[in-house]
Amino acid sequence: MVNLERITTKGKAIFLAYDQGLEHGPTDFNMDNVDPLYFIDIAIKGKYNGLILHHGIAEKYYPKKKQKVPLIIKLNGKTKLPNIEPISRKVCSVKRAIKLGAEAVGYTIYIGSQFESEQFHEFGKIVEEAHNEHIPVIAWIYPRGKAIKNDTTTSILAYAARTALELGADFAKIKYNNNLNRFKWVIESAGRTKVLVAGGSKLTDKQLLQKAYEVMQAGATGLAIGRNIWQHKHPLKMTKALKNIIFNHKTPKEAMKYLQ
Ligand code: FBP
Repeated sequence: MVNLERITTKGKAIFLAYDQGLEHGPTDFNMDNVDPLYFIDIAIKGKYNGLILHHGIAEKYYPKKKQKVPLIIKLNGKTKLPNIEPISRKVCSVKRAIKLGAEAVGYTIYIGSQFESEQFHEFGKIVEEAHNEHIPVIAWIYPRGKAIKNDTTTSILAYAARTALELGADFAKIKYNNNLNRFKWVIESAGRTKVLVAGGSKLTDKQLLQKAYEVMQAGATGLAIGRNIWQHKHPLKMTKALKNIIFNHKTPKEAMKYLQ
């Protein structure tokens, strides 16, 4: 059995992601949040269900003895520099992730890319290895490439969610289609794979709380969020507001008071 309890609270979760330095480059950072310790401090003080890092940062900044919040290692990654169909290959093994203290692993799959089958193949092995060690697997499952005209239609997101279920992911990290009712279909399509929604680029407080509320109402398990927290002026206040929506069923209006 895969152990989901270490990284969930009563079946819900909020994860903090910090793999953008590789995926986007330091352009997302300022003089504070460019330091991985700034991010780790938010994750610990905010009592996240997990923090997401690549192995290089985990090894240098978040050794086992400092792991107060479960470590989730992102096993593949790419920069945005090559002008090719999207593909992201493994840069860390399940074995090394576990050695670094990981309690879950993540992997991005670009469905629709010319290279999706290579990623499916690699992902299948990761699921096998991780599940043999009872470690959950999170699939960042993003429709992308020349064949994808719009990556947030309900049908393409449902296809992504279903693909995550078919391929053995415990969680599917996907984008939101901005439609609560239609998002229910996306979540139904994921079956027993739990759905996490990505934060995306910086939103206003009101927009972010509304998004969190809608995805939770639609049946999501939670958020795996990055920039909207560590680029926020008050990351811990925003964390508290979001946690009240995810775990305590608060409305955006009620949650807004944690930001004052
Ligand atoms: P954000 O909340 O900052 O969007 O982070 C979520 C995330 O999935 C990261 O884990 C990842 O680095 C990034 O988004 C991928 O972004 P893109 O959509 O540009 O590939």
